Amino acid sequence: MTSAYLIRADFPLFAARPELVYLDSTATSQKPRVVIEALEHYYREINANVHRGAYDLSVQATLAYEEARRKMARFLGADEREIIFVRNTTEALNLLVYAWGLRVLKAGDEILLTEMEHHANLVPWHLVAVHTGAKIKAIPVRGDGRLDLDSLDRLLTDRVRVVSLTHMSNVLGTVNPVAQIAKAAKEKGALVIVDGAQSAPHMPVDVTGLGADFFALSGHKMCGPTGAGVLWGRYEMLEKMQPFLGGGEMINEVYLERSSYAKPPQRFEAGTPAIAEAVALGVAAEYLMGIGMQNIWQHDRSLVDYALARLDEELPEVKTFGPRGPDRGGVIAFTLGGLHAHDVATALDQHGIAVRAGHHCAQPLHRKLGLAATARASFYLYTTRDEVDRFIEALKKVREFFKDWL
Ligand code: 7TS
Repeated sequence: MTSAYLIRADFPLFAARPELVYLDSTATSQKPRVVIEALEHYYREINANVHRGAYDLSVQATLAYEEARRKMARFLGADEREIIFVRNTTEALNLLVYAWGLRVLKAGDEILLTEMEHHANLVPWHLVAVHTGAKIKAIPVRGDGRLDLDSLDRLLTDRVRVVSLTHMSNVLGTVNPVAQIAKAAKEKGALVIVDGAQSAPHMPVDVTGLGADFFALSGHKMCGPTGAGVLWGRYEMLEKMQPFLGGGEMINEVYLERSSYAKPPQRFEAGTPAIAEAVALGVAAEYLMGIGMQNIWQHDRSLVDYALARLDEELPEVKTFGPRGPDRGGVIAFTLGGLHAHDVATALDQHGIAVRAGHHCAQPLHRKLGLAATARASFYLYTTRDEVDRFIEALKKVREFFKDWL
């Protein structure tokens, strides 16, 4: 890959804050200049509403928006008719819950999740469970941070109608064997939904190869702006689904007391979309593809292996979580002795190191780990080895500062 030291030059925030070591890309990524400029260019030269204008400017806006859809299709190895623009992963998963789960599931049906899910892939299913009487089950997480696949035979009963799981954990960094789980789920006739919020930004994703029915991502975690994400769905599934939101843009014909709906993807894009953000997300996807998703994955992998080896060797008081091996992305949740994660993160911030602390919207997983909170460092294409070194040296200073409380 082009060196992370060179890639950093594409990101204006790093020039504005030369002292900052940003290790929270799992929460949101920084934005390259091309994305920032795409937003400005859109508003300066193209801005109009889409899909409705007879005039040239609106046609240009529509072309830019639909071009972004094609870019996202290329990014995911999908057909452009299968790309629905949403705000983020949370909205994508809620769309599925409202458009499919609440309508189709019944008492006695089962929803299979995992213990490592983000709240975005838990709470929407709780709504379904409360309203329909469907039951939620979860694939357990083993001590090494991987899913307990031995339990799959027992858990994947004929009653399981949907398996919804994260592709990569935002706490453990675990990359789940989605294709294998999807195959087993499909044999039972269950729908498969993949939360790709953490995988899509960091590794090559080919949605058709995954064998899933739906895949959700957030643009802001993959160098795009906030407010634009994607739900990919197999076309024959989308075609069968009722809309989530009703309104303009998603209809075929409207009478006073009834309406018929447009075909997907428009059926699921009611109202004026986040046009500039979608256009800029397309630019972000192109930027990442230009660097190469496999290169980004290898870069993350080498940093996480390096950081874990140094932590093991030099900071025995630091406990890390998640698997060791090729199925581990660039996320390190950790504790330092018995210190509270917020104290660790605040102390690291004094040294210019930005890490997140808390349950990272994965309370059930933290409960399983026996912790209320962890601190978390995460890496991306612009993270350098020097920054990992600075993180580790700062952690040593924090250890020294708190030595009487460890
Ligand atoms: N799923 C996973 C696996 C995530 O990591 C996140 C966000 C979401 C869903 C929700 O994404 P959103 O864009 O809809 O908010 N994860 C984090 C995080 O780890 N720290 O801040 C946000």
